Amino acid sequence: MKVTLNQTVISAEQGDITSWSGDCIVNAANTGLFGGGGVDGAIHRAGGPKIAEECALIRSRQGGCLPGEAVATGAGNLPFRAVIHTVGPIWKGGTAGEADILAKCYINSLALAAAISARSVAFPNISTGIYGFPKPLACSVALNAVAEYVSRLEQEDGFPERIDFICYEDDNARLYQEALTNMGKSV
Ligand code: AR6
Repeated sequence: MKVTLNQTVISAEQGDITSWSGDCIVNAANTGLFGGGGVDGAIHRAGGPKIAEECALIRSRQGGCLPGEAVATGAGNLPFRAVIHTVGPIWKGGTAGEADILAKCYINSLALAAAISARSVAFPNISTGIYGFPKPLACSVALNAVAEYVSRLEQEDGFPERIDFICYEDDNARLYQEALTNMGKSV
């Protein structure tokens, strides 16, 4: 399912983000940039030790990455120009600003991708695994944040041509397909 907003094609598909083709992928990291399980583990395993070495440099320079913020490293053995590491919120019931922090993850990752002139970006479903964010709410926060970011871009900002949501789990893939179908009807 694809929707074109402004000049960017937004799509969702099921898959493993390490097998995606494009300029840069986003990782759902932790504040220490230590690697871990889930998509973070998959990216570090596939990318090799170079990514962890670059994360250690960022850690020594700025102590890591706060929730909602994003930092970039190279992609090690993976065929991408960069990996953007963002830290999603840990779900605490919804009253701790989790939705705003999650929206910032998407916006700051896109801003960083634009800063390195990436034409295509792939996102996993940040915070919906180990961090426990409810999937339907995470889907609407993610799509609204991305749609708002893209629709505010001016020609001279340069456009990401393609933003792909790579959903590892069936239920997330279904949520995104449905939400993009509805978004397509309203543009
Ligand atoms: N490709 C795409 N998505 C994936 C992949 C993959 N290869 N593997 C898992 N997912 P999670 P979080 C999905 O737990 O909730 C780590 O330990 C997964 O199904 O990876 O933000 C970090 O170091 C889910 O939908 O990230 C942090 O400590 C989504 O990716 C913590 O987990 C996010 O799940 C971050 O937790």
